[in-house]
Amino acid sequence: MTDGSPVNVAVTGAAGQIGYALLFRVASGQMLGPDTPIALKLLEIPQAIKAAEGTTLELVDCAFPLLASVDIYDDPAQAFDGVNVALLVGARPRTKGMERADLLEANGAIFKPQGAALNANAADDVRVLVVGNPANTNALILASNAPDIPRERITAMTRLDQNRAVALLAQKLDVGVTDVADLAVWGNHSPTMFPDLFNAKVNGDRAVDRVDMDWYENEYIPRVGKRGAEVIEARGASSAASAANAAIDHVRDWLAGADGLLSMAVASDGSYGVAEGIVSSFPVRCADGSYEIAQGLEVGDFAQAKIDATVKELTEERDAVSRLGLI
Ligand code: NAX
Repeated sequence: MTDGSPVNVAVTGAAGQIGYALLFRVASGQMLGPDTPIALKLLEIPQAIKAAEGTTLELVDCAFPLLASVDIYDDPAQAFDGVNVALLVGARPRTKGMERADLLEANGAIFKPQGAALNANAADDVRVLVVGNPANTNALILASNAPDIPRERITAMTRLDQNRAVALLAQKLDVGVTDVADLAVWGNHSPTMFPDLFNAKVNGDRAVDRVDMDWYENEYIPRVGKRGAEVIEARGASSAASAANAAIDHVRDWLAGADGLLSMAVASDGSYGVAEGIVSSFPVRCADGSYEIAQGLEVGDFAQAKIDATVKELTEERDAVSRLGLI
């Protein structure tokens, strides 16, 4: 990706609120670094093309030196043609009265054809980040419909959960966020996720040794899990800038490498009893443009029970989309 020609970056849901917080940072070089020109390929539904055109006017008006081009599409095959990095943000939100199965089906109608379009059109080195919810299972649907894309290249976002967990722990202990290391979350991007303080460190100490277990289990874990709802309650809209920030972190660290444990939702290889094939968040290590699920971590009874609970939710989602013929 560094021969000087632009990297093709597709962003779906480009006219949405995360899109608005994301595109300018991608175009300014914060995701792929200061030496990588970018060709943006925006995908929207027809009704939102005009709004995407408006955002494009503003992108142009920033005169970003790295931004080689911006093109807007309502056809996934065109948007994903030659794409190297795909940020899949657009999804169908849950509306009033919608059952979980309806939500999965509605998103299957988006991620199944997008998987096929990526499979047929993306560049050989494509890397995919699914942000649109339910992100883990949308990534599973996408991967099942993109059989030629190596399975490890399709990931979903739990970095926002990690960043929330780091910030809330630092606040509690009155330390800086950079004093916290190796704090990863496991499982689903949902309130069942498990932020792991057993493997996390605060200035070199085990994080769990710095907190009270009652606070950990009954305040911290639920607060991290429901932070999105807390933001909606206060802001009247869901997390957008922090979600965009996490997407930048995820792709930047995946491609450039980073120290310590990080959270990425990836295809399970069966490690730690997580059902093989589901897309679950794990502590991973990133280096040289790839990642691996960290092995040999401490997982005691408390942690395993939390991991099992969030994984159960994911296997139920997998079974539901399987019944719907989406995978
Ligand atoms: P918005 O409703 O503001 O924007 C979504 C955009 O997607 C809209 O412009 C819509 O036209 C577009 N879209 C819908 N179907 C599409 C399709 N088939 N192809 C291309 N574009 C399509 O939502 P926003 O706040 O930007 O959130 C986007 C998604 O991120 C939601 O699913 C949301 O739940 C999810 N989130 C995921 C997070 C994570 O940590 N994984 C955190 C933040 C956020 O909640």
